[in-house]
Amino acid sequence: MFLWKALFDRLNSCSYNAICLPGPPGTAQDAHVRGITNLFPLLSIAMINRLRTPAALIGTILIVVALVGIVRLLWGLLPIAVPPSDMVLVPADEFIMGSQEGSPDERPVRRVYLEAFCIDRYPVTSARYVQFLNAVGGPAGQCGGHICLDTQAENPDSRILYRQGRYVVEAGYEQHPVTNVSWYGAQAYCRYYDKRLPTEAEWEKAARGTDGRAYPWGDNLDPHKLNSDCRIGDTTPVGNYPTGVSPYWAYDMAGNVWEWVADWYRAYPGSPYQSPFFGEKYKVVRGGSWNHPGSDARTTCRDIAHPARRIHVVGFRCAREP
Ligand SMILES: [Ca+2]
Repeated sequence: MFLWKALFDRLNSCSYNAICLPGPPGTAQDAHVRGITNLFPLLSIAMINRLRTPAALIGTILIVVALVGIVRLLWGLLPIAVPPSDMVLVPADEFIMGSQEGSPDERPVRRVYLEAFCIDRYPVTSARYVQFLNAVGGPAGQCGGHICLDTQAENPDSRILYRQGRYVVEAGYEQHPVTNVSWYGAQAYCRYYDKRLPTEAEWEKAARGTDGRAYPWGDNLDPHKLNSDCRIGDTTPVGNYPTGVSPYWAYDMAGNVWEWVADWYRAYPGSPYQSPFFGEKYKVVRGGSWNHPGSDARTTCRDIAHPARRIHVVGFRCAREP
């Protein structure tokens, strides 16, 4: 109000309280006040009770609507990618991929540029996977001719049961990461929600950021920041280790469950290292698990599994373009 009064006083020689009402029709005061009101309709918001002119009211509404439209248009033009609430955004940038200290298959260390992408904030939970299974009518035929997932009937380690024609989660495990899911089952889930599995490079960047750190939080293993080494003896609900979050706010990248990524297990570019497991035979899993040593949870560590296997320490998360 003080700002408007100051503005008004600068534009009008008359006093705000005393004579800023329109004078009799046709007089100089009437023309002066109405002229200012029409020229600066926003001012009339403060004065609407005094002026009571339909023209000022309509003008003010039109101006406000126009301003809101302009702001919304400009906001839409801003180059800001906003990920869905269950995903985090990893901006386009170079990052350091690989490790000199790890296994030979983690070398050479090199800089890799990736376009921006979104990745799930948490591993996919059993509750979410059950929603998918019930939506698509079960594992049969939904995962490229492969079994999507073992229920507890096929594998006692699974936390998913089939009861009375529906898939349900064993009580208490709803928010734990889904396990015993094949790579095909992981891929089918991501596709169903218009997502995809992250590439190996995307997974590593989401876990370590751009500074080449060994763990999502830094270079030193800290048992308080991940579920590993069988300290608990089971999976934990996703997000259970908030201090272990990655630089992009992705949780559980280290430990809890290994995570399927899109890539086949291959030698890195420029690596002289050879392995009989390289090629289109095995898919890469990343991040270690509750049942593996903390050193396996390093952001650069690569393990492998046949894509059709359903394993009690392997889950996944999805990615997509922003
Ligand atoms: Ca993990």
